[in-house]
Amino acid sequence: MDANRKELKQFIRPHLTEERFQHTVRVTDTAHHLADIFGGDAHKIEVAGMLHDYAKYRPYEEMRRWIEGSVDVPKDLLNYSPVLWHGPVGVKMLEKEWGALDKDVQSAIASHTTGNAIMSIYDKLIFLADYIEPGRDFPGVQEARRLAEVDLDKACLFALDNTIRYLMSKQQTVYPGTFHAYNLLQKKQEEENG
Ligand code: DGI
Ligand code: FE
Ligand code: FE
Repeated sequence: MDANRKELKQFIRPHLTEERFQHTVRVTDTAHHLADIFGGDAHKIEVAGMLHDYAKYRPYEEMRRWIEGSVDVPKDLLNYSPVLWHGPVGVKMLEKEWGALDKDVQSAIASHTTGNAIMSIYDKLIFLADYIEPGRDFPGVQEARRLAEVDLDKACLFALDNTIRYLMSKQQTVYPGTFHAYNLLQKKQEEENG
């Protein structure tokens, strides 16, 4: 795993700012910490964490072309903020520029900004690690970090709820995938609470 991190660092470095590079390392370390509590294959987490923001700084026009030209990227992304594009588009770019990636890794990268209607353990770990990594500072992050130590689903639900509220308070659109993820985990809580 360590040898791999060096390789992954060398690969992503030219594509990211120093700040984003450091964020990426913190996300990966945070995801490993969460996996120590909740489970998950360390190598998949390493690759997904280190590559999750790979496409963050690509020109939006280039991202748009990837969305238009890839059958397996949801076209409805084009109707929402371009800040949501770097996950799904990153998967396509990585396929070409890095090589074949594990399906769990692809899914975790693709859904790290919004979540999705299914949310595998890897989707949850990367989504939550991105939200709570130690460099983040926003209202609610401390509560998200507290929940992350005890209940992965509750912590993800809290993050989704907080993000939706934040976007609405700014009168911004909310991507349907974000609501799908929220509904999935909210329903699970309702079932657990009887
Ligand atoms: O790439 P990062 O900065 O590490 O983090 P990220 O990929 O989670 O992107 C965060 C941004 O995405 C933040 O500005 C909130 C925004 N965001 C998350 N979900 C949605 C959203 N923006 C819109 N418009 N709709 C969403 O559903
Ligand atoms: Fe991101
Ligand atoms: Fe990130």
